[in-house]
Amino acid sequence: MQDIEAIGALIGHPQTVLITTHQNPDADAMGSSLGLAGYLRKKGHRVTVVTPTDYSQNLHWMSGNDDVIAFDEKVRVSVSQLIQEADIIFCLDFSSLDRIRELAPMVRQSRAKKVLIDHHLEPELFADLALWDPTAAATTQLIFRLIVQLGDKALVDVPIAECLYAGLMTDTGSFRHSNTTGDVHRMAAELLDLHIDVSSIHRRIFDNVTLDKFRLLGYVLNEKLKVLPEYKFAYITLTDAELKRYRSKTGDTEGMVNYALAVEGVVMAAILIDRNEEIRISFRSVGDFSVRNLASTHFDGGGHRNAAGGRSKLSLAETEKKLLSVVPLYQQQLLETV
Ligand SMILES: [Mn+2]
Repeated sequence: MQDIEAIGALIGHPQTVLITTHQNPDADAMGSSLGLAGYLRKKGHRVTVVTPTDYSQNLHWMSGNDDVIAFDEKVRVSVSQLIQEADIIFCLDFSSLDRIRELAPMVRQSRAKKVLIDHHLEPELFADLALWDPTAAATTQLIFRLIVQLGDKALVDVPIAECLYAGLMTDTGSFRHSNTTGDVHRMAAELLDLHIDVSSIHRRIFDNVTLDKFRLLGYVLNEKLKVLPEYKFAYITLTDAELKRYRSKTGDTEGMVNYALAVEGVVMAAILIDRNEEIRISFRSVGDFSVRNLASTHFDGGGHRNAAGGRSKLSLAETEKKLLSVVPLYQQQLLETV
């Protein structure tokens, strides 16, 4: 689905636009939201970015961040009004409405034209128009494609380019995951030609870690990381009490699963986190082993082949037990993965 021309027609004259993205937004979610917002503002639109939850401090440097509204109960009335008044709602970096939590019913009921821009598999068909491409490495890649194909590349300035680069850099694992294509590097090159400071962007995102987050990571690596060599599998569980003990904030557990995957010989990793109303699970894998398949079959989830998410209404201990009963079903595949 690449409704670029129709999206171009829709934004052909100034409108009231609302942009939203998934809960606990990451750098691609915020980079695509604020990059698109910057572009649309230059085109004369009235733009508001609303996130379903707050997000990590290391993303607050992005241009336009100060005007972002992070949903909580205190702003329910004003957010609901903004959604009702919008002519267009852009839904970025997610493809099923349950990922925007409390915003979902409001967006569903809104009279606005809904435009989905995303690279996750299996989109829910709630939008009127879509720029959906699961082969894209990042949603910011699709935002850049949209802007370029609409002939507006000249509107991409340094603040917009920084937002787009941030999403591209993080969703490719700093240009090392298997989604790093020639197109990804060509886009990075075009952004670099605008004289963005890539070293500074990298530092702002990755070398900006709170001491609490590092202490939590130290505890997890010491006490919570379990490795099952017979399945080439490693995993971490985190209780609510542990998160509180380390004053964990939104985004503090982001990327933690990658440490489990980095253990010698491991080809699949998971982190199970008690988020009160449910257990959220992040899966990572290497090579041909599909964690998306495992997550969608057993944990009501989805995502990409090598990065997927799932959930469970069981307790943390019961979820762990279930996972440990599921993993052996994949033993042969896991052992064949290198
Ligand atoms: Mn993304």
